[in-house]
Amino acid sequence: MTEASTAYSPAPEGGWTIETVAAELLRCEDERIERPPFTDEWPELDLDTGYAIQDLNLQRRLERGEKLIGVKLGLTSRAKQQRMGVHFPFVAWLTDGMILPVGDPVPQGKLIHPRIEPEIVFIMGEGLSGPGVTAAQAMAAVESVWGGAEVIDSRYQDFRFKAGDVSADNASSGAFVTGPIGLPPESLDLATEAVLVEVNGVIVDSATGAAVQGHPGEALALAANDLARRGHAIEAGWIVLTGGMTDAVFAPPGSSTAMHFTNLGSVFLNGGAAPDSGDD
Ligand code: 0L1
Ligand code: MG
Repeated sequence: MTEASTAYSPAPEGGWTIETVAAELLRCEDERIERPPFTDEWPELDLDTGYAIQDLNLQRRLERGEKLIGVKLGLTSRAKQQRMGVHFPFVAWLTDGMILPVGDPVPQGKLIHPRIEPEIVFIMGEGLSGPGVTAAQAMAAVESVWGGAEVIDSRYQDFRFKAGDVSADNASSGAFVTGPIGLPPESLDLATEAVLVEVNGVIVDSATGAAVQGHPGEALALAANDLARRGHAIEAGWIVLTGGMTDAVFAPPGSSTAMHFTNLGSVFLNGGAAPDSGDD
């Protein structure tokens, strides 16, 4: 397998800025380069500075032809917060370039060190503008609920980062796939909707929707309110990934992962082939 490159850029003379971090992160993503977190050299890189970098790179993604299709939440569950050492949730962008068609393998040739996590996914029937959005208001704006899997990929070596690094890196965005069943939100109890995480035929983890901020509707409200602070609103038709319900599992070439939801069906992900094998 071709290892991801470590040919990362050193800090520019005068130190990192919003613009230079943004450019370096997109280059690392495009060229499969992993690097140390910027906070090693720029400790003042905080969540809001990370958001400014994230927004700049959203503009660059749109300029190169990607379409904004929604948002994803990061670190909404205790399992994720404990693993990553960042103890609050945050929001990042989804573009159509991140959609993984159902049945496609993990795109190893585009990713550095993919991991997979189960998610409750919303498709919005109406827009949502914060501040002050409650979970009940948020759920009333949802058209349908889906099970899903996010293939996360950090541009940082060993997924080592602080809040500013990971918000700048669009919350480790990589790809995502949704399951086979979309249900109206009123038809199921999302707090008790369970998922079993299966890797190579073995169940390795499980959770219910309550793992996500007590209820995924709370995560959706949090997204609307956090985006309002940044001058944005959730739009009708958007997809919202509410955050990993469990810790993410490794997704090496040749692996086989499935997320089995109680009512939302199963999502299967084939780990695909190594980038240099010619049949990726
Ligand atoms: O790399 C990470 O785990 C940060 C992104 C978190 C994504 C999530 O919690 O769904
Ligand atoms: Mg996620």
